[in-house]
Amino acid sequence: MKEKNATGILSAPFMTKTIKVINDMWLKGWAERNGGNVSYRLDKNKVGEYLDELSGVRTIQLFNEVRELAGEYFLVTGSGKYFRNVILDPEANLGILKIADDGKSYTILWGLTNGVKPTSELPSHLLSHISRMRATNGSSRVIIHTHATNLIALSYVLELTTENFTKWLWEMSTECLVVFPEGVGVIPWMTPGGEPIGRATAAAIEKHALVLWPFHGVFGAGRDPDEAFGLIDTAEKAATILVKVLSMGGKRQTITDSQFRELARGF
Ligand code: 2HA
Ligand code: ZN
Repeated sequence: MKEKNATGILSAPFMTKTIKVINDMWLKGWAERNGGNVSYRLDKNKVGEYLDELSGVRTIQLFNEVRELAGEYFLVTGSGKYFRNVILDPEANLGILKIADDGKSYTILWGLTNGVKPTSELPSHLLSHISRMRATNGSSRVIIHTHATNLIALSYVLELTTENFTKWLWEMSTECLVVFPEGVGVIPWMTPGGEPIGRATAAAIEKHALVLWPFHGVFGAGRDPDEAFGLIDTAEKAATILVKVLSMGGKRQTITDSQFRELARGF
């Protein structure tokens, strides 16, 4: 048995890093009202240090079986909760759940007080975790959904294909090709919250760590909160530049295809 961790789960690095990234999204202006949601597949050994603070009382059926996630612990944002309040009261706005061994239900072990449920986008999060675990040999742990302003704005203007959206963003900043070499996956507009958009997102995120939900927001994946946030932040920065460029009458010069090939060789 692991020894009791003296400082408590609120000071656990997985907790403080998640809270910081959630607050950063609020400060970025991406998280109006209850916009956005986060899930972090926790390292079992690290959660193990806080077992005395985890006690299961509520068990809830899942939308479908997720056998690939059986026994996994997730730190998640609460349904209807505002990112800007997470810093004030993590226990009311976040929760830790554990997926049952048969993959059919989960138990809430910490937080989500007052009967609050996990994020309404849980299907998209859990199915995306399965995809990213496959794509990264298990190293991917964090999925972020957020309403990144300029990426949403561009979805009204750019042709909605993975190839087109990716190329425009790559051109807006030299680092983009390096940060998201596999591009931005674009899925069609779909009703949020359900399993169908979850399946579409999971299929796209298996190939692209960043996925655009047109007229809504983005999903980004990473090995920790910083990496998932950094990916979205980089794409959103490029989107911000593109909105300015288009507002100034459009590009007059850009990174050329041969420069892209040189960059790709360098990395
Ligand atoms: O929970 O962002 O997509 C608020 C959302 C739903
Ligand atoms: Zn949303």
